[in-house]
Amino acid sequence: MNSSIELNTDNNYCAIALGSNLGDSLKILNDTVNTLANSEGIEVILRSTWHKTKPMGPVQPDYLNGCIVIKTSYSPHELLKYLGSIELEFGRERKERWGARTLDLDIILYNDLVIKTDDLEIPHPRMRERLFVLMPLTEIASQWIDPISELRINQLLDLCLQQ
Ligand code: A4P
Ligand code: MG
Repeated sequence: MNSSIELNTDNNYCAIALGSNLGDSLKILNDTVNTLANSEGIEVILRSTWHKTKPMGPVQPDYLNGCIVIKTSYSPHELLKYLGSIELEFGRERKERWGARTLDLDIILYNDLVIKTDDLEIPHPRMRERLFVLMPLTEIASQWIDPISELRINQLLDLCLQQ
């Protein structure tokens, strides 16, 4: 996709994964979706149910995970910055990688873009091995094609379930 098109249209579709395992996770996640829905330049068009999941990484409480699809006029980097500010608003502290957190917002897919920079990689590099992303994402975007593997999200879920 041409990057000038990407920056000049309101019709960019982006899948975002949400996760929380500290504090009142249900309230944090619902409030986050409302905050995004009320943000200029963002329209929340689909949301999954919340899934209780076992932590991957260090020993820590169970997570609540889910996904949304938004339509946005933000570029990928603008969106990353904005999502970071929302994480901070909800009390996110970065201590250890993969550690417990009040809120984690990851960009999973953005149109059919492939981006690899120091601070942003899209599609999210670990999405294909993560049931806590693929299960909720399949509820709302099962036919979205991962531009790296060229498989649909529901096919990635089937593969992940076979592991
Ligand atoms: N970054 C690069 N690409 C992206 C992207 N597509 N979306 C950079 C968002 N951020 C991206 O992330 C570190 C840096 O990744 C950011 O500064 C951004 O520039 P972070 O949120 O600060 O740290 P992190 O989340 O601890 O690291 P990381 O590697 O993103 O971890 P993951 O992969 O997000 O895993 N278990 C369950 N059950 N559920 C979970 O949600 N989450 C994690 C975190 C571990 N275990 C989990 C869960
Ligand atoms: Mg993250």
